[in-house]
Amino acid sequence: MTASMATLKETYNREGYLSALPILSETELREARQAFSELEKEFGEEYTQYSLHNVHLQYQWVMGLAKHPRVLQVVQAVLGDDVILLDSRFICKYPALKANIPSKHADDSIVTSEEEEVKEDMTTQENGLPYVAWHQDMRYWGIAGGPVLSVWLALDDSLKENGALQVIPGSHDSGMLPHRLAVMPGNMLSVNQEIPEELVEPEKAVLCPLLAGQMSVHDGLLVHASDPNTSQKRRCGYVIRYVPTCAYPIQDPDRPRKFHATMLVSGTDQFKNFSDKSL
Ligand SMILES: O=C(O)CCC(=O)C(=O)O
Repeated sequence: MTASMATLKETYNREGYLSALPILSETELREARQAFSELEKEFGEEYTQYSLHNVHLQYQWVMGLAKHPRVLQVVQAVLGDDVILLDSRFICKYPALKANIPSKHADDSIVTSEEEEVKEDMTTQENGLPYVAWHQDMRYWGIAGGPVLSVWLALDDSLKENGALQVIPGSHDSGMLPHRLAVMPGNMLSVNQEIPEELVEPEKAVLCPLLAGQMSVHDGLLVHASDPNTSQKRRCGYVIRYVPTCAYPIQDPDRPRKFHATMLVSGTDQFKNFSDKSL
């Protein structure tokens, strides 16, 4: 590991996150944005805001992002050489006035039942602008035996006004906090979870602004959230979750995840804990 990667790892272990890491070249960014706008044209914004789930299996350019050498360099520094891609999703917050544009759904064949539920939630919530409530990713992953690391790769500038990610530094050391159903309408999380207000220390929150082409990474136990997009600028990010190969899925009704889109993206897998795609 290079000295700079060792420093990143040290910071990540202490703070639970890293931010503003440059990843995509100008050309890579332009191509990714162009390809994403093709998906917007095809599926409509209501769909692309949250329902492009695990499309690394469908589109080579998305797979290219999930396996981007600069992304993997950081992931390997934190998780070690043997890494599985667990799941991926585009999370897009559109400008406030455009939040409820109907979608065309040109190809419903990739809509899973889980996605249908999300789509329904997103359209029936009293026009609450989409936001992400305070939560820890691990609460609903159903993973044990190793950490989950999330990458947030920006296709647009992600700033305060369009709802950039906020984190509570060091909160990954507090263990798993209780979650409940979110009180405010508009929570984009598919299971609508949130950590009760009194257990979050919002005065300690740090914004993670990103320029398009940069990424942040955070630990699965880090408390994080994001506000609505109140600007006229789209905020599109590609969120990718990775685990070390020693991690394994657990059966827990509170953590109803399925891992049908996993793949080894680095090193070797001596454990084969994710080989059964029906789990
Ligand atoms: O995109 C967002 O605003 C939230 C993303 C998030 O919660 C995550 O990456 O775990």
